[in-house]
Amino acid sequence: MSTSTPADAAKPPVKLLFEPIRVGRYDLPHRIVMAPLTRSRARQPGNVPTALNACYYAQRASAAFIVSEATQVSMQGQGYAWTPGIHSREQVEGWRLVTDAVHEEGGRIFLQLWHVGRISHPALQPDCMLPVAPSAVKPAGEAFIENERGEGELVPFVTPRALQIEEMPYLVRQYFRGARNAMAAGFDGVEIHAANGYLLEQFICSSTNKRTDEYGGPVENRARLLLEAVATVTEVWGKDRVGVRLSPLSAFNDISDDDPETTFGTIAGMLNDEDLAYLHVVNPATAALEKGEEPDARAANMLRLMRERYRGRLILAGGFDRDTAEAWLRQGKADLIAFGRKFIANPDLPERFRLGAPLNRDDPTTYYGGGAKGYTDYPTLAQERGEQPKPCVDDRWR
Ligand code: 8OZ
Repeated sequence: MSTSTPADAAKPPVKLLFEPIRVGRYDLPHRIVMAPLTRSRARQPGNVPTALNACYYAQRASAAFIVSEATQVSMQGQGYAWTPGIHSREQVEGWRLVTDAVHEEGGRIFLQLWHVGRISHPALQPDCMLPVAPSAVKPAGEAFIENERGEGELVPFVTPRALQIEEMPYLVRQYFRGARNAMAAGFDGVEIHAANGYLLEQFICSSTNKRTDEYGGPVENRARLLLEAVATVTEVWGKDRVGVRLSPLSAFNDISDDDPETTFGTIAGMLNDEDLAYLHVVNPATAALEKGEEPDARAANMLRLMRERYRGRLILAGGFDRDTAEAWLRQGKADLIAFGRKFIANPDLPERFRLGAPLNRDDPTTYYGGGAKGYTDYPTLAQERGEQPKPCVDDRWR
């Protein structure tokens, strides 16, 4: 097989991206992680993963490891039409197709455990109930639901119901059940989604947490649910197969914190003491990187703070290309880099990076919902050279 392409001349080889690294209990061959990506293609009814989903993930098995799309731990935890769950027997069986397919290709996959809190709508909730949240604070914006004609539709968010303190142990139980189901489904580990304005971040941030009990007020209280989730999930998985995702300074899903340096600095330190497999941070300088600019002072400071307070494996995600990823690893800003949209369009992304080969461009109109188009039909380099793709919906994966 040829290992040189015309692009080699233009692009210097990258080195650090391809340095092996140990993360928790796994020895990984390189540092290119597939980021969690909502694709909204679970089978209905029941939000069940399918053979098509298995094919999509298996195509991307050359990632150092894959973090699955965000996956609701309960019916209450769902916030978008057609996202998969990990709370029913059928879903566990569906995910088993995915993990078997990834393992058959030599890959590793963690499940991302998700509860959306207020980023939902009665149309997505069991018995048309209100979504739950730390406090009854309505998010600005719209929820993505399925309408009566079976199509996706945006509808305004509602004011959520504030959780009663008596309910908190049962919320933790949802994470426990999700973690146990993920193990039954054959995953290699789990990531707790505490980012992007969903339930755990709603507890963490001051704009969404107005509580006066032991889950509100000082950061130690606002981080309580996250730490309880970590405790229950590590009971199932041990510490060395569990990661956490945070998104300091992100306003996604209408969230903010009065003092993010104290809040996220403290939480990074608390997670450091948990001795987990990794911390996964959504890059606060994503927009700057995408524009080819340097991070602003606040983002740069937050990145420094995360690195300083969290001494274990740090993954950064957002806005990277091959060369900025290599540069940030060289500067010691992270240990691994996660890629999202580039992995959507390039199932063989690590190989393309290794060769300095051109990348396919992703098509945003096929991100959410639909079938194989824009999902399992992006070509590998081998296919571009004329090789036949592997049959995608294989009988073994049905
Ligand atoms: C985009 C669309 C729907 C969900 C996240 C799970 O932001 C998501 C998500 C992203 O973490």
